[in-house]
Parts: sequence; structure tokens; C-alpha cells
Amino acid sequence: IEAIYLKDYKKPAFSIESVNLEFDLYEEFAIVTNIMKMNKVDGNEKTLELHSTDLELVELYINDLKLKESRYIISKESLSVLNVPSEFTLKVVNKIYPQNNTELEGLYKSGSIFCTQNEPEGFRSITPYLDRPDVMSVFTTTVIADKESYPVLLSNGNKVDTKDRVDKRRSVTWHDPHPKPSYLFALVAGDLGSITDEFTTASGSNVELNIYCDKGNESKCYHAMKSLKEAMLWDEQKYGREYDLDIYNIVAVDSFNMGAMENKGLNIFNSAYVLADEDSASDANFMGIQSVIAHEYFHNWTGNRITCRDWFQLTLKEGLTVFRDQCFSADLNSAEVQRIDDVKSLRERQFVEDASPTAHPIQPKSYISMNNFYTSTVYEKGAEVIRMIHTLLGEENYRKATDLYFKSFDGQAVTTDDFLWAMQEASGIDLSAFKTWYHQSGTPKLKVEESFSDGVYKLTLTQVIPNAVDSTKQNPYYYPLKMGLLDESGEEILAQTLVVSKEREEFIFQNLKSKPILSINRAFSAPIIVEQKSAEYAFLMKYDSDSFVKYESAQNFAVETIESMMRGQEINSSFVEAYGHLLDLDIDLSYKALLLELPSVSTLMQRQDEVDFEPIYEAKEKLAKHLAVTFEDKVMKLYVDNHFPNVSAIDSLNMGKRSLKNRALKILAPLETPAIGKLTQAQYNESLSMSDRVVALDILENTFSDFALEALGDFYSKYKDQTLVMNKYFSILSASHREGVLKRVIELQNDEVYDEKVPNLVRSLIGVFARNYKYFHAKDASGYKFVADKIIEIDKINPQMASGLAGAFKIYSRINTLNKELMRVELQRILNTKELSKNSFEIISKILK
Ligand code: HT7
Ligand code: ZN
Repeated sequence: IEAIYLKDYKKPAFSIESVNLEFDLYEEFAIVTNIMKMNKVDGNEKTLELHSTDLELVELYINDLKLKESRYIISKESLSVLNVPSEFTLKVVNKIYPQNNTELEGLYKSGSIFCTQNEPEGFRSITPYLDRPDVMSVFTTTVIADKESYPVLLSNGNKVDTKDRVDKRRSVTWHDPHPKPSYLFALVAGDLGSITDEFTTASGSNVELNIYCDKGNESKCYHAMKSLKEAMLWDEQKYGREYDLDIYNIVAVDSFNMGAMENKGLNIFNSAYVLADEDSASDANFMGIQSVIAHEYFHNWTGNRITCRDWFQLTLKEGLTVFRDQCFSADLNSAEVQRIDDVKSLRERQFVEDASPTAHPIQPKSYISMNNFYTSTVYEKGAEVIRMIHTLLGEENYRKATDLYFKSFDGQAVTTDDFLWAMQEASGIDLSAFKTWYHQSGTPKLKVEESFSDGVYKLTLTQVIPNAVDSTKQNPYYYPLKMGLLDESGEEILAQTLVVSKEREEFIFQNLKSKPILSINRAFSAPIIVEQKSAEYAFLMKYDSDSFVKYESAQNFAVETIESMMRGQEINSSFVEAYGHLLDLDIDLSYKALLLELPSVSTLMQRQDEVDFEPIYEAKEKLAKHLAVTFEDKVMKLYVDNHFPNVSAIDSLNMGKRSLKNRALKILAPLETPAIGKLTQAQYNESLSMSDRVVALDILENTFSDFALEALGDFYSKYKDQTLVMNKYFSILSASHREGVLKRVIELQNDEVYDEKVPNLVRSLIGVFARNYKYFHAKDASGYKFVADKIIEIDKINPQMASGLAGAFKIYSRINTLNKELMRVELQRILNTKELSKNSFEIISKILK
């Protein structure tokens, strides 16, 4: 198994002017006819080498002349055509078996729907091609299938022809005028329901908008449609980007490896990011749909019009597009909550990855399977990097710079250096020192020291840079650091953005009356870990004007308190008092719910030198119980004040009320009194919202098991026909801390609803279990054994899904010696499996190194 290196990049030797594809779809197989107009770019190249994964070749022509077998070589991974002229038309006919495709890459079937997933390298399992993002071509696609079973036939671009044939088959032709790489090609065929709408662009073009889904689900598509129109308008207003085809189609399918895919004019979505109504979707689901719909739409400019030269540049489109979708969600909802949620997710996933043996720069240097690099580092840390550029340039310069980027590179496949060039060129700001962020891995730390005398406040900042995975030393970073100083009455004296650029540097602030209180890394302006001794957490929780630092201080104070308890100390009463003040704040309700949340187990675990979960649980549970007892009355009042009226509306006020009310219920649960049990049960039975139901069900499962069975039974019987809702059911049971979880998870695999071929279900049952620290890390190795068995089994069906599950073992290098040895045995067992996919091989071998 060989790695591919960025340093080996070579330009393609051939270009493809146009592609004409014809798909003849049948129940057992499909015939693909691919006619490419090709040109030699490198005159010396005699052989045309096309990517081709396990394809069955039927026939091959050059300029209408059928080629003899001596003119080409077909192997497992390529089709080489010998002695090609400098300009020619190549026609390839091949046969594929979408019905047997369980990897969900290329052309496959999700239930009865034919669909495709080609990013990054799926197209080569459809037809031989130069399957690399820097080969862009104009596609015309004809899809032919039985008219009754597959009345809807879709591909990229605009529909140019429909023919109903005498043999009961229908043929539809699509033409996409925008040159694109093969990874953006898409095809859908099915008997689908749909909703339709329209959007008029700023310059007056009318765009037809369609969302397709399984028949019967049409009523669940309206939130997605609303989100699409919001995204279209936002991109015009914020980036000056208009849509560029007559039609925008979205199709929801159940079997999908990730969230969604931005294929030109034909997005294909995991149905979890399209379908929602107030009875079946939680508030988080509604928000998730809004952001993923927007993300895929934004790719039309950042990804499709301007694409990546090679896959090492993935963050060029993903980091930028995530940043764009985060800003969109912040503009449409609560900006402070959005920022905190984004940081939370970065820390829970990306910081953990960055501290593991699979850490990599946002622009990796090598890969074995590109599928393994759709990571939170490339996506979320990549978005933080763009956010820092935005902060360094300021809103106005940033807009000038993105305008220049679009103008300079439209229709091209480019690199992150090209992007940085535009940022520099338009703003006049030198970003050469900033580039380090693209090439180094690991989360940088910043040590903060303060001194004060004679009215002079000195801030000494020292960067602590982790080594790369191969132990080489890495360099200090260049970044914006937003900060503020407060006087002792809580008034802000100063707010500014420092630029940190050296390993160690001092910042001096003069003419101060007394020692100020520091508020640092406001708005989380840089993705770093701040280390500050004796910070004034309680003070900042009370007075800081920065909503992020306020939250951060509450979290840090709680972390400090829990860690002192883990060392055997009593509960810090000042923390308890500060927490009490939070309960009284009259602020945005969702934000308040966040302030009241205790730090996650993952946050606490990331701070341990040798990870052990038991002491974390014990201390955290003790603190939670103490807070519940101390503030029972106040929290109950919060609950009651926000529980009524019983509505399911998804406006921001009602969503805020629900999130605060549910936080209150979670705070009260550790009391374990019959009264709280009854209250939770009543919430489950009476609430009209899925958010409320799921929170109640989770609390019943974990704390009031006497009531749980009835509620779980009720939930199952109500929703067993809605797979998306059943994901919630499986997740609650897999994440449970109740006795016997593993046994139940094993049994649930036999449930009629569960299907190992559907990634959403595997993620909610097995994936969630692998993140259930209590049972996954059980000291008898039962959790590790089970997950390892599943990885081995699923690797044969869907390698991408298997290597995703393997991520749970990333903590290996940092876990305590007992667990480490137990993990090692299982990891080795996976690695010894015959014909292990390169996806799983890459992840597991890195972890074990
Ligand atoms: N650009 C897409 C990345 C992707 C993907 C999507 C669905 C299934 C498999 C996939 N492999 C890679 C998703 C996005 O960032 O929008
Ligand atoms: Zn994306």
C-alpha cells in the first residue's frame, strides 16, 4: 500500500474538452458509454493512462475505430491506451453493477434510488477517466431507464431533452455548460416525490428550485427549501455571488456516507440533512439542515466555479466554505451561540485529532486514502484559519480580497497559495508568516504571564508549539489575538487585537490606575490553547462584555473546580457562588443554557497526561449533584418559566426557551427524586417538540430507569417507520450509562429497523457506542473487542464507514497503560485482517505507530 505525496504533483498530460455520457440503467447492471474529446498537453506522452477502478470494459474506440486488445492494458486501477494521437475522440463502453455497490462511492443504489457519490475518487468506478480535480470538462449526460420505476432522471446542469421510448424506457439529457472536474458529476434515477419553488437572482435570472425525496416525505422538505433561498440571498449580499444555472436540484437519499455533496446543480444529500418537521426533528436537526444546505450551496462558488488543483488543497474549498456557512448561521441566528457551538465542536473533535497520531496540517503532505482526510482538521481548523485571515484583514479588505479571488481564478483548479495571494494582493497585508498554519499540525499553546507596577501592565506571551507527529520541531505561528482589559469595577478600559508572531514577546500597556483584569482570546480569535495561571474567572463571568470569554471563564472555572476535586479537595464554594449568579442573568436564553453547561468529559480528558475516565466521572457527577441540591428552587423556576406554553415552533424565542428549560431539567436530574422523575416523564408524554422528547427520554434512560422502559417502548412504536427518528433511539441507548449497555447494543443489531448497510444507523448505534467512554473503555476490553469486530466486518462492506469507526481508537497514545494494552491487542487484530481496506489500514497503522 503506497502513499501519495503533494511534492510529487505533476500537471495532467491530457485535457478533456468535452464528455458525452450515456447511462443505460437496468435492475442488474448498467452500461456506461463515455465519449471524450481529448487533447495531448504534453507532446511527449504516448500513453493515455486513465483511472479505472475494477471496471468491466466492453469496448473501446479511438475516432470511431474499435481498438484491438493489443492497443490497451486494463488493470484493477487503470486503463492505459497505447500510442494515442495528439487530438482524438475516445469512446469507452463499460459495464457496472450499482446494485452490488455497498461502498456507496461511484454509482450505487440507496433503496430503490440510483445515485452517485464521486468525491474524491468515485468517478473512476463509473467509467475510465482522468479522475483528478485539475481536469475540468463540459459534461453532457443522457440517463435512460424504465419509465415506470424511474420516472425522475437527473444529472448536472440544465435539462435539454426528454424522450419517452417505445420500449417503456425514458431518456433524459442534461447539459452542464460550466467546465467541472469529475468529482462534481452526479446522476439520480428514481420514483421520487418533490417540492418546487423559485428564486430570482439579483441580476434578474429565474432559477427553478426542486427538492426530491422518497414519496410521502414531501411535507418534510420545506425547511430545507427555505434554507436554500436564505443561502442564495446571503451569498449575493455578503459575497456578491449569484447562482449560474436555470435549475438547482437537491435529492435526499437514506444511504449516504457523509452529510451531503455539492455536485454542480444537483446536490445529493443524506436525508438527515433535508427532512424535518416539528414532530420528528429536534431543534438541532433544523439548525443542522440550515447550515448543511447553505454549505453545499456556497460550494457553487467556493469549490465548483473555483476548485482544487489536487486533493491536498481540500481545505481551499472546505475551510473556506465552512467559514462561510458558520458566518451565515451566525447572521441568521444567535451569533454568540453559533460561535460557542463552533468552538465546542472544534475542541471536541479537532483538538482531539490534533493531539493524536493521526494529526495532520490543514494541508496534508501525504495520504494513503484521500477519504480519510475529510477531517475536522481540514474542515473546522481550516475554517478557523480563514477566520483569522478575516480578522487580520478586516471586513472591508476581506471582501475586496474574495472579490479578487473570484475574478482571478473563476473556472480554474487552484491552490491555497493562490487564495493567499488574493488575500495579500487586495489588502496589502503581508501573510507570508501566516502560511505556517497550512503546513504544521498540533494545537499551539500560548502561555500568558502578567505583571503590573507603576501604572504599567506587561503581558508576556510565550508560544509553546507541539512537535509534528514525526517528532520534528515546528515553528511559532502568526495570528490575531483579540483581548481586552477591565478595571476592578468591571468597566472595560481597552479592547484591541494584538498580532502574535514570535516565540516570546511582550506587550506593554501604560498609564493604568490599578492592575487590570485581562480578557484574552476574545471571540476565540485564534484556535489555540491559552494557559494562564490564576485567571479571574468569577470576575470575567460577571463583567466581561465578550460573550465568548464569559462562557470560557465559566468553563475554565468549572474545569479548575473539577480537577481540584479529582485531587481530593472539597468543592470550591466560589465556583458554586459564581454558577449561582449565572442562573440570575437576563440574557439570550440559548446562550444562558450554554453558560450553565458543565465541561464535557472530553474537555477534561484532553487535559490529562494519562487519560483515565473514572476520576473524571466521579468528580463531575459529585459537582453536578451539589449544584442541583444547592440551586434546586432557582433551577426549577427556570424550568417552569420556560416550559410553557407547550409549542413546537422553531423560532428563536421558542428554541431558546426549550434549550434553557432542557438545561434546567438536566441540572435537576442528579437529584434523582421521584418528583423530578415524574416531571421528566410528563415532559416526554406531553411535549409537542422532538427536542423535549429526546432530552426527557435520555434522562429517563440514564437516571430514572423505572420509567424508561415505558417511554422507550412508546417512542419505538410511534417512530419505528421513520428511520431518521430511530437514529435518535439507537443513539440514546448506545450512549447510555445504565448497566448492560453493550449487551443491549449487541441485541439492537437484530432489530428490524437496524441495517448495517445504512451509515446513519451504524453511526447511531456503533459509532455512538464507541464514544460512550464508560463502556467502550471498559476494563475487561469488551467494548474494544466489540468495536474491533464491527470494524473488521464493516470494512468489507464500506471501508469509509469502517475507518470512521476506527477514529474512536485515536486516544490510544494517551490512554492509561491498562487500557492501552487492551486497545493494542484489538488494533493489532484489525491490522492483521486479510484484505483490510487501505482506509482502515491507514488509520490503524498510524494509531499503532
Ligand atoms: N464535499 C463533500 C465531501 C465528501 C463527501 C460527501 C458525501 C459522501 C462522501 C464524501 N466524500 C467527500 C462534502 C462537503 O464538504 O460538502
Ligand atoms: Zn464542503
